[in-house]
Amino acid sequence: MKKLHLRMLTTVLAGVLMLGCAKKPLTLHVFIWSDYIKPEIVQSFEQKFGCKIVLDYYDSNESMYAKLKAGGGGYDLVFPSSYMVNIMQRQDMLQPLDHAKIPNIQHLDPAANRFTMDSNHVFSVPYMLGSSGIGYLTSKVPDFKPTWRMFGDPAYKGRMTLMNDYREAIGAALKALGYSLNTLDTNELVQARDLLIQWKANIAKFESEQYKNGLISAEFLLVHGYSGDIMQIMEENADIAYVVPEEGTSVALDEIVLLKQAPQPELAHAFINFLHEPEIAAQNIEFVYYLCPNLAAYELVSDEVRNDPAVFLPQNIMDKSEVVWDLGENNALYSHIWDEVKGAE
Ligand code: SPD
Repeated sequence: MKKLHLRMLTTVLAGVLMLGCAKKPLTLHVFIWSDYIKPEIVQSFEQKFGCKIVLDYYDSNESMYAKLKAGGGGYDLVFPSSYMVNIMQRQDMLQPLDHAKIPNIQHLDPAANRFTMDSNHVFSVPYMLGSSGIGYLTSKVPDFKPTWRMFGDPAYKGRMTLMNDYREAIGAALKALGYSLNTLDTNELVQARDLLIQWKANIAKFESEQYKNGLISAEFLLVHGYSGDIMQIMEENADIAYVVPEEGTSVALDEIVLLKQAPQPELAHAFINFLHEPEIAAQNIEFVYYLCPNLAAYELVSDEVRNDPAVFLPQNIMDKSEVVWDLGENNALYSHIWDEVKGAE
C-alpha cells in the first residue's frame, strides 16, 4: 500500500513537471564531481520527466565553492562533502529541503548519520560514501607497502601524484604521522607541512583528476585518489590495485544540496528523490563503486559489489579513518599550511 502510494506520488509529480515541460522544456543544472553518476540514470530521469539535465563537473570541494562564490553556474544541485555542506550552509548558500517531495528519504541508512553534520537532512541528503587511498600498478611497484610513506620513496620519484586538495593532502600527511586529520595542534600541523614538502619533491604534481588516465597509461605508477574512481579504472587496466593505507584515511560522505538561487527547485527535489529510488541507487552504486547509503538499495546490488571492501568499508578501516570536518575559523590553519606547501621550492 505504502509502495503504491509512493509510486502514485512520483507519477503525479512527473506529470505535473511534464505539463510544465509542454510549454517550455525545463532544464536542471547539476554541478557534480566527475565520474560520479551513471549516465543512463540521467537519461532515464530526462525521459521520465520530459526534461533536460545539464551536468558540469568539479574535482574538489574548494574548486566547486570558488566557482559558486565567483557567481558561476546558475546551478540547482551541487554535491559537496559534509564539511563543505556546513560551510555553504553557514554562508547562506543553501535552501532547506522539502522532505514531502523526497519520500525516498525513508530508505536512508541511519548509519550514514555519523558522516554528516546535517543528520536531520535539513539542507542535504546523503549521496555517496567513499574513502581516499592509494592506487598503484602492481607490476611496477613490486615493493609496495600499504602506507602513506610510499610518497617519500625515491624509487618512484616523478611517477606519483598527490591530490590537489588541501584537506586530503594534509590529511594524508597527518595520518602518516599518526595524527587526526582534523587536528588543531599547530605542532602536528607543522610536522605534516614538512612531510608534505618532502613528498612534494618526490611527486610529479598535485592533481585530482588526470591521475586516473595517468595510472591507466602507466605515466604514473602510484597515485593518491578516491576509492570509486580507482575501482572504475581497474576495469581498463587489470594491473591497478586500490589500498587504504594502514595508518588510516579520510572517509567522505558527499551530499546533495539545493542552492539558494536554484532556478528549478521542484525538478531538483524530484531528481534527489529519483537518485534514492532503491533500484536507481543500486544501479548507481554498481557503476560508480561508491556506496549510496540507501538500505533498500543494499539488497539489490550484486554479491560482487556487496562483498567489495572498497565499497562497503570494513569495520577495521572505519575504525582508523576519519571524516574531514568543518573546523570553522580554524579551517584557515589548514589553508595557511597548504599555501606554504604550494609555495615551497
Ligand atoms: N569522482 C568522485 C569523487 C568523489 C570524492 N568524494 C570525496 C571528496 C572528499 N574530499
